[in-house]
Amino acid sequence: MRKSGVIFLLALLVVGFGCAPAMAVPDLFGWVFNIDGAISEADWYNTDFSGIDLSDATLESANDLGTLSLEISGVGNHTFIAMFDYEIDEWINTWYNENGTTGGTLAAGQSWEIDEPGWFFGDIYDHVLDGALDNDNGVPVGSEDDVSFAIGWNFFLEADETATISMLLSDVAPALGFYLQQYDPDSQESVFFSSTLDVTGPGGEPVPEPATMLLLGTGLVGLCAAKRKRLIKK
Ligand SMILES: [Ca+2]
Ligand SMILES: [Ca+2]
Ligand SMILES: [Ca+2]
Repeated sequence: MRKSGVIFLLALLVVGFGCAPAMAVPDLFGWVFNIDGAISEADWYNTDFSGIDLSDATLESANDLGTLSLEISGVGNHTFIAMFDYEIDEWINTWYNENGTTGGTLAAGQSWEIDEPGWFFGDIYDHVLDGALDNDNGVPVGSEDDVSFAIGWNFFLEADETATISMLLSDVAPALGFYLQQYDPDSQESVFFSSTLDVTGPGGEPVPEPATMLLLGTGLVGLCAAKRKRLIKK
C-alpha cells in the first residue's frame, strides 16, 4: 500500500513534468517612438534603444519585458507615441497566430491602437508616424494575425513642468489603468502594454493629472452655471 502510494506519487510527478508547457518567450521584433514628431525606430530584434533618451534603456534580456521611461519638457502641447511589435513563440507556432484586446479605462489624453504592423494590411505604423492613433483593434479575437500595439499621450506643459512617461511591458495584466493585451491562443501567453504619465512642477512637486484637471474644470463650470441660474431666478 505504502509502496504503491510512492509509485503513484512518482508517476504523478513524471506526468506533471512531462505535461509542463515550455515557457513561452516573447521576442521584441521592432519598436517605433514618435516624440513631438521626431521618429526613432528599430526592427529585426533590435532591443537596443540607442538613439532615444530613455532613462531605463534596456528590457530584461530573458524575455524582452520590463519598464521603460523618459522625460519630456517644454512649454506647449506635446505628442508621444510608443509602438511595439512582439512575437510570442514565433519558432513554435509562428508570429501570425495572435490577437489583441484592451482592458481598463482610457485616461484623459491617452490613445491606443492594435493592428498588423503594416507589412500587409495594418495602418498602425503610418498612424505612429502621423502622430495620431485610431483607438481601434485591427487584430481582434477570431482574426488572428501578426499583432503590434501602440499607446499615445497628448498633453500640455507649462513652463518648468516635466512629464515622465513610463511604459510597462509585462506578461501579467496591470492591476490598475488602461492596457493592451497581445495574446497567443496556442501558447496561452500574453504581453501586456500599459503606460503612465506624471507631470511635475518646477520644485518636483506633482501637478494634477489631466483627468483631475478636467474633472475640476467640469466642476467649476457646473458651479458657475448653478450660480448663474440662481442669479437669474432672483
Ligand atoms: Ca505565436
Ligand atoms: Ca488601425
Ligand atoms: Ca508581432
